[in-house]
Amino acid sequence: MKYIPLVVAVAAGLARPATAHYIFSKLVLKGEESADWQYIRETTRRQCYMPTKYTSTFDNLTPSDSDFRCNLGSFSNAAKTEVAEVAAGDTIAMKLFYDGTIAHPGPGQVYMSKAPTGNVQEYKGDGDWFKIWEKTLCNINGDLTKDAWCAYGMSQFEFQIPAATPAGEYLVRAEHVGLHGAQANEAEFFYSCAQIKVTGSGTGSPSLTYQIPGLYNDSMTLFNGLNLWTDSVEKVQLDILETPVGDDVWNGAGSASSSAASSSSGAATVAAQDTTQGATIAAAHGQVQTPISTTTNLVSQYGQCGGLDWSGPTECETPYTCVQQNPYYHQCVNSC
Ligand SMILES: [Cu+2]
Repeated sequence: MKYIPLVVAVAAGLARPATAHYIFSKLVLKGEESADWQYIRETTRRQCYMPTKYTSTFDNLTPSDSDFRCNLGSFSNAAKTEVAEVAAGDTIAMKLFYDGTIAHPGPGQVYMSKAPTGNVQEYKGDGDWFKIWEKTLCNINGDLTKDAWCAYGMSQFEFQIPAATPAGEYLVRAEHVGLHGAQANEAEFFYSCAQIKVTGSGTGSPSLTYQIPGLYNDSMTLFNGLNLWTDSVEKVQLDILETPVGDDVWNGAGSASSSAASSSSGAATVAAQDTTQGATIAAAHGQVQTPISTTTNLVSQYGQCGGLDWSGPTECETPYTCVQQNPYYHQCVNSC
């Protein structure tokens, strides 16, 4: 879609959706931004930036599905997605759709997987993945529900393709996980995959690899059980270490620590859409646990535009429209 500048001065009574949810859609090469979905496989979801979750799902997609690799339906767009040439050792970035910024607390990471046939446009991502970039807690004295996390407020992930990466075509998967609903098994995963061709003469070999799905499951406390409003920083750090998020990144030296998580959690249950669930989702978006003093704050963070007991704005900024997500939470959304 075309770039539309966001209105900076928010008219009173209009909800701003810009920071509610997000997806990586642009590749930044030598400081230059690509078009949306030029090098990143576009998902077929109706609302491309909605999260993937274990429960209270959108489009029934969960982290246990094979489409957790590069997002729902994105393989059907692989052939028309271009492949960006990148020299091993170069720094590139994956940037969010529609000038979004990350407005949820949680870790960000980048994984790569080599196309075995040499052609990434026909690669489903069912091979080995290795991690090249990781950002968890940067500010342990900060607010765990917000700026304690390095990725909070970022509009892109900037990372180096390790100089030892062997030449070939790869999927590069950027992911952010919102942990604000983890106390109710409602961690939110935001991710997509770029297609790149690495050049150079690298001969490295990552020793720690993962399968997707399989690298995460909802018996990991980080995603199911952690509570950012009540847990200590030390507890959160331990929970991180029990998942691949806590593993070292591969920097090309052929070294990595810890063991790969490889068990899959199996099929997730899709809960019935009832008011209990609605309350849980509302809670996951901070409307219960977070002591937010002003309506304005709620709006700018979550794009809420309605729901039971909602007294804030009920209209959204163009081109977004207000859609009921559950009885408690209506959100400004836009088709992608
Ligand atoms: Cu969310």
